[in-house]
Amino acid sequence: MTAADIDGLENIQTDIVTLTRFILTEQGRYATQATGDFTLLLNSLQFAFKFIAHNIRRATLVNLIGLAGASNATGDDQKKLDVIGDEIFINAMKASGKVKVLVSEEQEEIIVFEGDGKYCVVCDPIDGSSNLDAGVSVGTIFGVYKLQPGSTGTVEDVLRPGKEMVAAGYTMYGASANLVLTTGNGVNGFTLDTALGEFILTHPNMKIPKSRSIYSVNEGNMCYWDAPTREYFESLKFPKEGGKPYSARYIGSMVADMHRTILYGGIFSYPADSKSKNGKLRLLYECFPMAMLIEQAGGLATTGTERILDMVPSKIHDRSGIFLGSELEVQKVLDIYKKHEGK
Ligand code: AHM
Ligand code: MG
Repeated sequence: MTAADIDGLENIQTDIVTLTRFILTEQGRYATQATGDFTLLLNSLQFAFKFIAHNIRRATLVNLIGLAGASNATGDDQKKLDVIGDEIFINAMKASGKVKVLVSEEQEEIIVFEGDGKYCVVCDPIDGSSNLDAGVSVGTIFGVYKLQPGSTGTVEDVLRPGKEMVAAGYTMYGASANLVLTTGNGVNGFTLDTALGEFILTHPNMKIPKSRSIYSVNEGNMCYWDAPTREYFESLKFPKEGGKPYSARYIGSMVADMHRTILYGGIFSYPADSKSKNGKLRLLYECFPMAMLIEQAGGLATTGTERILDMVPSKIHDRSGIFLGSELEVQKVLDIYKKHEGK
């Protein structure tokens, strides 16, 4: 007899796929290269996510909400949770013994750990933290490179094109914690079961819909946009005869906007400033991981003229403009940029 045969127990799952089980199975597929190092790294990553999720859940109770009284490496005001999230992340990566180089949005320089770690991790420990006081979902964004052969851990190990990342993902801290992960073989979503303390595979093989009439952008910045960007967003609001305008959805927390985009489809953008050519979002630890996920889910990510994953950062905190989302929506952006070329 099994649980399924017992009245009232039919819906109890007894064979669930945890993140660790999932990674072990994945690793089995590449048995010849597998050393177990990546599984251990992922274990440390998920510990950091659980710890950060725990702190966010109890934030209001223990006075963690509010400003810490300092600015971070990129000049933003730091929240207390930014500081805690950063420390949790650094300590977890150090303790894993598998990481040689760490880049955090909150740290001006790279951190090089002792030991013979073979991975480089780039991260924004708590993205969207300006939303924290309002109880809006925030998240951790991360990307993983392999250390270059023979390297002792330098900045060159992370100043590489996004397409060389071996894994990327984010964890969104909201009603529950949702981890969305790619190791270059599709995208899978896991939900933290707080009672079990495990991330459970709840969204296997995520695919972004090919198109959807939703756009997500801070339109308050329109005066800074270039002509193709303005033309594109205008075209969504003023459709041709017989067409329907798009819906606007903007949370202002990249992880949450990305999560909706991957699930429902549509386009998310933080366009570049037409004068400086810089965006707000950081190339290495915000744009690259999201671009890798979106491509692995069947979508596109571009600046309008260049594939995000082909770009090479010249400094660890470089910023870029970005459009990402459903293939057919992002294609419209590419077409408009093409049309403007040489004008
Ligand atoms: P942060 O890393 O300082 O939190 O800033 C990044 C956030 C993203 O989550 C979000 O997409 C964007 O900033 C929102 O910016 P804005 O308030 O200018 O619309
Ligand atoms: Mg950020």
